[in-house]
Amino acid sequence: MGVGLMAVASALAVGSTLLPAAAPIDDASCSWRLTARVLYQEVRLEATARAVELRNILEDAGVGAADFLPSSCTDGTAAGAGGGGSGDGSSGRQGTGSSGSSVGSGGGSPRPGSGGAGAGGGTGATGAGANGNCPTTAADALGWGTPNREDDFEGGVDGWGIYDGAGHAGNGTRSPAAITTADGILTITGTPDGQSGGMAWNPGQMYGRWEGCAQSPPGDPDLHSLFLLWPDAENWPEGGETDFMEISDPTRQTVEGFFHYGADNQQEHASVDIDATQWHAFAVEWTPQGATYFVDGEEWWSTTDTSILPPGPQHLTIQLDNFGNPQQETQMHVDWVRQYSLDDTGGTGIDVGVGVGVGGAGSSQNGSRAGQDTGGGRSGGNADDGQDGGEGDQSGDRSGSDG
Ligand SMILES: [Ca+2]
Repeated sequence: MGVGLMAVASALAVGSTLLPAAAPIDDASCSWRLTARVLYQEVRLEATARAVELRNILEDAGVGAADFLPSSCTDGTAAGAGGGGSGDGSSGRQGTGSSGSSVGSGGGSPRPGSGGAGAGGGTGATGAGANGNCPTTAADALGWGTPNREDDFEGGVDGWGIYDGAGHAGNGTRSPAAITTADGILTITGTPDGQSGGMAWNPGQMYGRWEGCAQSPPGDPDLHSLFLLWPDAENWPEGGETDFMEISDPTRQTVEGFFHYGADNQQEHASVDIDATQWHAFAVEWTPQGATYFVDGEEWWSTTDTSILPPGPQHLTIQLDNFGNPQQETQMHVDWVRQYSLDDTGGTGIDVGVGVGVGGAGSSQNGSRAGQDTGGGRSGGNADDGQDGGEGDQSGDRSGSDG
């Protein structure tokens, strides 16, 4: 703990030399400011002496000021947050195709049933390797159309805000050095000295779909491999948090999902048993009617309880989060990520009224896995805190067929 706090203080001391905000906001400054704001939110609700100390340090550094994180850091106009990553799906998909061929995923023909002639033609145009290491996607299965933004990591991490400062909840550090790309694969490495990494894909959008192709080798239980959506307004917890792939299981055989919501960080939780040491495509669809989590195009959790869904735009982040005291080097790998708007296609993956696996008053901080299907099938079981037995039938509807 002491080391982590020293690292935090050190990072903040470096960062605070960048204040006041009158100076031009450059890449490094944006990274530090973004990280400090995220950390501030992570410790806001904690009452421990350490959390209070962290909050005080951050507040002294001005983290609460309206102009602390200028819009240029999150709207793609700053050098570091902008870059070349946004937009232009067509050129991006060409690059994806070339990376896919090296993986040898073969097959690659347009997916049957993915929609009409438009979907088939589009898929064919991008070549056999368009989906790289994750040939089976929700986007293809559900006809999500063309991404409005994508990154295949063939060109580094331009377009991302790289966290640079204190680690998750003040544990160790989030460092740009933890993030590398090679041969079109993003790797985030966490180490026993507490270094981990994370990166944000601002700006986000209100509603939409996101999908990412990831692989997480067995690792330390204190290093969680994550795809999540985070509020653009940096107003967690009120702004919500949409974790559509969180892996804490050191064997990486269980993937968890959460919705965080409300001023006191209420949570809903579910999990799916899948070998995440292999490549899989993880996706979320968020509409005005609900939200659904997918893996390889198959739904594993869905809700139509819009009261638990974000009140404003959210953006994708990729994080290997330090939850305490990791003892072993741990990595996560990402081949590509894509973002879709809702209005690019008539298709929808929302299965309204069926299989709503969300329980009642979810207030668990720890998200036990009470609802997990130990039979090895894809479980939509809602874990929450295990009190919602009444929902069991519904989650069973989704998990029973492949038990
Ligand atoms: Ca790639």
